[in-house]
Amino acid sequence: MTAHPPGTCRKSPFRQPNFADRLLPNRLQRQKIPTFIATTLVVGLSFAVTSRFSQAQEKPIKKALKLAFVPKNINNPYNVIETRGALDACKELGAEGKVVGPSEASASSQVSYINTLITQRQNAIVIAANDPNALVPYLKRAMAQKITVVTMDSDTAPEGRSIFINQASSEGIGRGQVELLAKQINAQGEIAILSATPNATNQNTWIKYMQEELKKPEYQGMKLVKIAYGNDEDQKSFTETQGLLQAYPNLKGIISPTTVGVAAAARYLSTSPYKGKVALVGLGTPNQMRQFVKDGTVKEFALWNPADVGYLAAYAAAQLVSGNIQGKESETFAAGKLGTRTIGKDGVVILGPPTVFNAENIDQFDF
Ligand code: RAM
Repeated sequence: MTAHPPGTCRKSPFRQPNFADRLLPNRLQRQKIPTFIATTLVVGLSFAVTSRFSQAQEKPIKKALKLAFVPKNINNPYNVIETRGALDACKELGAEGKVVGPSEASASSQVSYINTLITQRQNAIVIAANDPNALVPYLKRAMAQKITVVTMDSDTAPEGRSIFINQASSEGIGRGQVELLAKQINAQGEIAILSATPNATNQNTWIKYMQEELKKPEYQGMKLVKIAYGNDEDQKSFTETQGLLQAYPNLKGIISPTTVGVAAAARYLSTSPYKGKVALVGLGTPNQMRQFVKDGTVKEFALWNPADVGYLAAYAAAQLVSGNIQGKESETFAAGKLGTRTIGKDGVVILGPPTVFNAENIDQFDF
């Protein structure tokens, strides 16, 4: 995942060169610091970097850890890819990984899985939360029994977990969606959002930033008329799309920040008179969206690799259980093929900037 076209998630920290690359050479040139001072600085800096890195490597990952993954719901292709990445990491870690979860994306249906995993004495529960608050008491109960809790994809309130693996900067995702749509409709006309469930932490955070972005003067011609919820169910998302187009005949565009929603909306549009007339952007998997890009229903959409979200979450959980990190800001940990990662504010670890897919690049991706 390397293509990051302009306008998308420009603020992501992963696009900045690292501190040493960015500052040290220029400073040295400008101030003409004598070579020995420069050498001392460089040696000092690399020692600091090395010792930080080796700290992250200090204790080996504990063997035969029991790591359980609870996605929002199990029959969503996104969650299948995400948890496959998690299980791949478990293999590398020598851990016993398992995936359990409900068929509907609701917090109440995740509770019984959490309780069972506590009874089974799993070492860690890694969960994509269907609600920011409803699961917190159950997750706290797990943590009180020395079970590590990590959230991935969709967070709880910070007190419900040690670390949240966020797919990308939430602000970048939200604002980036408005930019994508504005480009296609010339920043004019009525628009709607087709979301997942009304309580989903991730979608609601992104929508908040979309609404912020829409306040900018350059978007004053765009009017958000409705936020609809397809509950991450294919058929409901399809019907909600139909409902939006009937209720708002002047609709110019839809943002669907859910892989289930955007695929269902594209399917509806593709055989309707609105194809090519109502723009659709969102967060989709390339494999689900390919045919709608090829048939001209969709021009551009975005996503990260869901497998990497699960993979990173598994490593974070194993490193927490092994005592190499506590979940505190600026701690670093080794995450296999994803390299060394740093914990940010409130225990959030960001995977990296999303990719924007379109007719030119979509065939380079297979997930
Ligand atoms: C859906 C889920 C998931 C979200 C993606 C973009 O599959 O709601 O939580 O991250 O869309």
